[in-house]
Amino acid sequence: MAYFNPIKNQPLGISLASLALGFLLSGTAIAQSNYVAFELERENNWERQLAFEDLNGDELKDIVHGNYQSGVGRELHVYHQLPDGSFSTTAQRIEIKTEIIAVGFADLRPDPGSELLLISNSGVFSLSSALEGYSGNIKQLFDWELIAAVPNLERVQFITKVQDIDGDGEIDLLLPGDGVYGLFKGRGNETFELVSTFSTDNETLAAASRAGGNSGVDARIEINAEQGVVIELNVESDSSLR
Ligand SMILES: [Ca+2]
Ligand SMILES: [Ca+2]
Ligand SMILES: [Ca+2]
Repeated sequence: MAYFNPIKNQPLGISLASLALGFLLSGTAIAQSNYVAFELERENNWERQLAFEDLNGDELKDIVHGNYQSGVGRELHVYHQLPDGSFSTTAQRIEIKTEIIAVGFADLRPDPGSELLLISNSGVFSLSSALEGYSGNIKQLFDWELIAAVPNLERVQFITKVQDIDGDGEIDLLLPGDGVYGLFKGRGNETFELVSTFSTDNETLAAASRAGGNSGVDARIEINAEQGVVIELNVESDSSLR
């Protein structure tokens, strides 16, 4: 089964069934429509481990999915989008080391495209997909004792809502820790500053969640086996977080 992309260069076409990987890209489709169909088939269901990010900086979103193979471990497989709206037939493979609990995407380095945001139980790291391997590539951004200590060794958990909370052009991170949430404000050049913490007890969280309240922050965070680290944030425009 293929899904057709009505807007060229905006990837939507994925389906799954076998190990075969191929295109459903016909000259007829190109001549008559402005969409391109791309079919990526896998033996197992995709579950939710799928993301669309521009990792090579050509402003075309690429397909990223988590993969597990016995003896190899967890990897990200990246299919780069091509100028005609189709995707590379061979995946770029990026190892996800066992310490990593969750993976996000953010434009952290001046190199083109988004970098990987790797979250372990003790810190947050950046990694460029343009460089091979971790050596000379991975950079620790800051220490943080994450509430989730045991990564799922067969699944890559994606963080899908990495946001620039205060709109200053730098992404910010709200992470659950041991008894608190930490709000890290992006300062540029891969630097982050812990600007506030929120207690995870119900009383304080309720106060932090009041729209228009003192904090101006409405936060929902959870980590579970199904969705990984889930962070939803809304900040009032006049928030003191600016
Ligand atoms: Ca791209
Ligand atoms: Ca970048
Ligand atoms: Ca920001």
